[in-house]
Amino acid sequence: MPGRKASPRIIIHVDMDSFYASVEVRHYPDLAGKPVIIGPDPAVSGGRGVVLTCSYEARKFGVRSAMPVTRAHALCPHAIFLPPRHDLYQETSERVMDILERYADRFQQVSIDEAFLDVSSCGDYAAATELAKRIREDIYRAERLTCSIGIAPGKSIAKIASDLEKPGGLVVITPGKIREFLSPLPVGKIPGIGPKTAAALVNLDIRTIGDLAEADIQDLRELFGKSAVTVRDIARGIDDDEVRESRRIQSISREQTFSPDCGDPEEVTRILLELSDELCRELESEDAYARTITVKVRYPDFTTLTRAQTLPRPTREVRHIRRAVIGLGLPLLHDQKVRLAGVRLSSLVTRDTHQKKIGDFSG
Ligand code: TTP
Ligand code: MG
Repeated sequence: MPGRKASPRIIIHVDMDSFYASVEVRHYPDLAGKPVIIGPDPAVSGGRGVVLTCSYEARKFGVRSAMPVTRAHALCPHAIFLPPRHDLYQETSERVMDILERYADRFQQVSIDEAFLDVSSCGDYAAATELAKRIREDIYRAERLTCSIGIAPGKSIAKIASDLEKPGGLVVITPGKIREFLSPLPVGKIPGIGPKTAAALVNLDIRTIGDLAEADIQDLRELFGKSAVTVRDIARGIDDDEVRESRRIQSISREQTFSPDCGDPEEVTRILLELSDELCRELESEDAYARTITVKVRYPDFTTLTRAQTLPRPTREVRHIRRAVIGLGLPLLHDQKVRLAGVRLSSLVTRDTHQKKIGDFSG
């Protein structure tokens, strides 16, 4: 708007603490305070597989994500290994994201357990800090899970901030404090700069983000190619990347209300199959696959029943989904009239389901 003074952006980054492990501990309260590792138990799997994540108690022993489970076992022999339950984490993530989305002017989910919220309309950083505390309490009250939050004028700084005091951290970087905050941190704190890139930077005598901010752009081009300017800008605290409205599709559904109520099970089945076929087409257009299929039937008195099935593998094949829908739907149809019938596909898997980084700068 002409003549209006641009107010600083306020971006919140939320990242759940040891997400999969925390969800498991919530379900098995006896595990609270113990080293818990999500991954195949080396005693059972013959040692194959890697750690997906682990509780903070296990991290004290040096256990980390992506480490072979055998190494994790050697570091922490009394750790409890649990196989992952992806559906449970996915459902929990959906509920957490529902909460987060409500607080944002603009909302961008970036992985199963993290999201950016543009909350510039808060007006100032004190109000945004209060908002962040409410978000944290809301998530805890609803899910008994903790998260860490970073608040800053840009996405990359907010993400660095949220990671700094995990678990349960809340780190606020106001616009005037950016350089002071970033300069002393090691370069590896920048999302996308992994250990290899950090080692290559040491050869250029660049260790801290402050060093990187002052680095010669030609030197950086050799390492980062076209991203060199972006990387150096981030180190200088310059990051205008917008919070892009996006919510990873978690589930898709279709339903149909019958008017009048339908007393013909064959007709209801025909509609359920039509809805399934539409959903399969939608999966194709999203390049996604579904693992969980849910059929919902509502009767004239508004009683609603759902039946769900999780397949061994994600699919988008019409015949697999149709077969599941018939198996689930038929027992719900007896002699009763039906007011509404619906199908939902969830536990969706897309090609880019793997965690996205803000920008992957490393080679
Ligand atoms: P992260 O947020 O990276 O890790 P985290 O939530 O477990 O721990 P932190 O407190 O440090 O944030 O990833 C979220 C989930 O994604 C994690 O719980 C498990 C899964 N994941 C993998 O399956 N493989 C991996 O290599 C990583 C890093 C995560
Ligand atoms: Mg996390």
